[in-house]
Amino acid sequence: MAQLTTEKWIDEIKHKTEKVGGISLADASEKDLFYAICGIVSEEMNKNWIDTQDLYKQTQTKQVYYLSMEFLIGRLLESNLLNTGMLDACNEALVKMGYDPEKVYSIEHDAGLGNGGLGRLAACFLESIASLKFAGHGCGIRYRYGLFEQRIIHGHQVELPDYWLKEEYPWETRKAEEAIDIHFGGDIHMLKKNDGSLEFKYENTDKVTAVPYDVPIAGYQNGVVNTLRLWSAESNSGTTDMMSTQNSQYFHHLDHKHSIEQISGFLYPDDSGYDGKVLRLKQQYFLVSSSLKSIIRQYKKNISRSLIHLPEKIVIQINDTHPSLAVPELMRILMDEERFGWDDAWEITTKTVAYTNHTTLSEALEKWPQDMVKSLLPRLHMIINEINERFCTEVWNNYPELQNKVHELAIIADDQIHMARLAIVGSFSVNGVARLHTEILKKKEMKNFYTLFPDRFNNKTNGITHRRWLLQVNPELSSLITDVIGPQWITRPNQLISLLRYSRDEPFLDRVSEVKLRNKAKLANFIHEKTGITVNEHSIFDVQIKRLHEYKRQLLNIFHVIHLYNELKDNPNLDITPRTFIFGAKAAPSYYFAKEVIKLINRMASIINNDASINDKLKVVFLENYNVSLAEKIIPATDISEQISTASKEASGTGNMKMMMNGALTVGTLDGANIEIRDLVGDRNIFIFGLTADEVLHYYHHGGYVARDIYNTDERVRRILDQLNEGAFGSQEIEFKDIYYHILYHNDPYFVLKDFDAYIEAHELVEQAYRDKSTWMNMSMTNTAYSGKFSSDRTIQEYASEIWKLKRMD
Ligand code: DL6
Repeated sequence: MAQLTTEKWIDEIKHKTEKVGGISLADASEKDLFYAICGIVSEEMNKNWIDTQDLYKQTQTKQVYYLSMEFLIGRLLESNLLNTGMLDACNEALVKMGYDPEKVYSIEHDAGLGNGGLGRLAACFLESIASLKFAGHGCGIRYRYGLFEQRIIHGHQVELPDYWLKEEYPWETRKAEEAIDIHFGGDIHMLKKNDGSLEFKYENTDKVTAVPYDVPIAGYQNGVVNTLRLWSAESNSGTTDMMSTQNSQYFHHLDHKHSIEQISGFLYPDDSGYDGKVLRLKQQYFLVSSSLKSIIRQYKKNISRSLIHLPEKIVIQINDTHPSLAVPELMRILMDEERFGWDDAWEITTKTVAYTNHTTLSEALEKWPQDMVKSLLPRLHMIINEINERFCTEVWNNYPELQNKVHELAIIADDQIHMARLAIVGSFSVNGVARLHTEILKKKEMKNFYTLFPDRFNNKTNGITHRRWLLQVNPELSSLITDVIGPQWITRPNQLISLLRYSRDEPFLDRVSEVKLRNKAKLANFIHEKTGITVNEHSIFDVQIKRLHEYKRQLLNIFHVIHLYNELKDNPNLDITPRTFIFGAKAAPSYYFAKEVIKLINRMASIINNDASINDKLKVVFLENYNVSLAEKIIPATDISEQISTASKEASGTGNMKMMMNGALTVGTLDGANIEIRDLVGDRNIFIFGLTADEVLHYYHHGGYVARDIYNTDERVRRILDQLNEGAFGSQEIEFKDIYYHILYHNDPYFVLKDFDAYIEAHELVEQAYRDKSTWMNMSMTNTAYSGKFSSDRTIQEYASEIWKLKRMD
């Protein structure tokens, strides 16, 4: 891409603010500058966007479409500047003009398009797909409101609406001319034609217009710009046309319009009631139908061959089961709109769709009540029924050993439609997201399906884009790395392994350690600004940032903090390295226990941080509204990465990868991708503790664990639980009793007590290791060196060669 000099940048910014924004540069605010710079970068990307699309059209190359309910892309300005090769010059120009680039970039609101690991993975994948020159695009929903904005008020989580689209979003282009009609409900009439074939006519459907908004996804300095297409639900009858009609009709029209717009209104609307569930199902169909129709329209425009060849040109990767209606919807389009018979349509569908599973938690495996699907999507319901009938018959006839398992395999069972089963049956590939996770799918959760389709199952261990999570967020460490091993690691992350040569080079490690200290000082300032808490940058920054869930065990972490606090109260002269425990986590609004844990963390923060007798040896910080931008501030400053899920529960984790890449050491269980991190860095460079997945699963299936035994025998545990029960930390006596009861009366379902001792021991080893700076820095550099394997470039190469069969556009 064309390189602008610093001077040219200043001219361009001036031009944009004055000529386009109508504001003189002298009067321009940071926001004006932000929009001006976005305009410049967009112009630069647009040229390549058009060329990339032309290239795909001319070469008729195979393309992947990644269908996902979430794309957690965070802010885009800085990463777009980086990938278009303009970041350094733009930074210099802003500094020269007297602005702090970070302040200008932080005008951008994080896009409210995702909630956790699954959504961030999708965002990393898009970046790697473009950077590796693969033809691949994202399809999602343009929610007007994100999950929620979290505030902590008196220690409680309070949810505010996240209206992230309040201000103009500079990266999107509305493509009204490419809108698509989506139909819900209605009556289906079956007509028998003269040739004996059936035709399905739809009447009285509710029509919704899906309008695409395209966001460019730039590859790293390679001219490729792919597309993230976000669909917005609109009603196509104008409100003004209705003004002249009767009042009641007008209000009915407004209601209808509102209910249509709700489809792209919120990410994960509350689904505790029936209406909320219907809305979620509508969202899923809306995403799937608009994406598939637009993909097929594009295919027909560019490729003059029958759709029977669709799988040679298109692959549809569904991100978890949320888009698994892609299977029946593609069948519907092929049969009812394109006039294929069942067998051909099935052949095309099952060679085009591939499915990624992201969880083994049974409560997270989606099911829809049959009646709901039948009334909202009557034709899809018929198709799902037929898929189910044919599949069950096949199992019954051809797999006698599975005859007694048909109920567990059936897509429709107990009046519920099991979406993971639908996705497996309708896909040519089913992948898990880390080695252990895939093995659990094959051997346990999806064992019967694995018996049926052994070749379909495969593993693709997750990854993160190292360009964002190292190069962009930690520029000082990145430039030290480039100093010693050259810049090739930016496009070939495996080359980070060359850092091993410097893992005992004291002068180099000293420089790395100074960078970490500066990153920590910067985070300390931010913490002070946001919370008023003063933290010592020389303390160990011990970080747990992720969604709040019992299986992720933030409770174990805070029990450790309480234990240290108790120890210091007993012995104020205890010689411990000062620690700062940093948390960031959102709890689902209706998840009571998770909110109790947030409250406990915040209560301990206020008790410990204000207890003079602790002498600043411990600090606890809960940073509210955890999101991508906050992660970008915390990760470069992390010493200890807490990855402490109950083994077998965390499918992969990706925060673990981001932190190791930035030199943090992991305290973790043998769960998800932690195992693969351990295999690479070796036991001496990671702090592994606790039950293994096999042990956990054994307890679940055979019993034998009694939490109360630990309460009775481990004084430290008893003391903490009694403190919770007796109101030692509560403003009222009853305040944290529920945690006590939950652990003791529900037999500690996530093994917090069982792993407590091993966890404390792991932290004692952390303490010892930290005291020896050169050992610590050697461990830290070893982690960064091995982190190249966890770049999403590696993951995407594997998807492209083993599932998608895509070739790079070189
Ligand atoms: O694969 C991305 C990410 C994993 O790293 C996490 O371990 C996993 O919990 C998360 N899964 C989900 C799925 N939830 N549901 N359903 O978010 O995926």
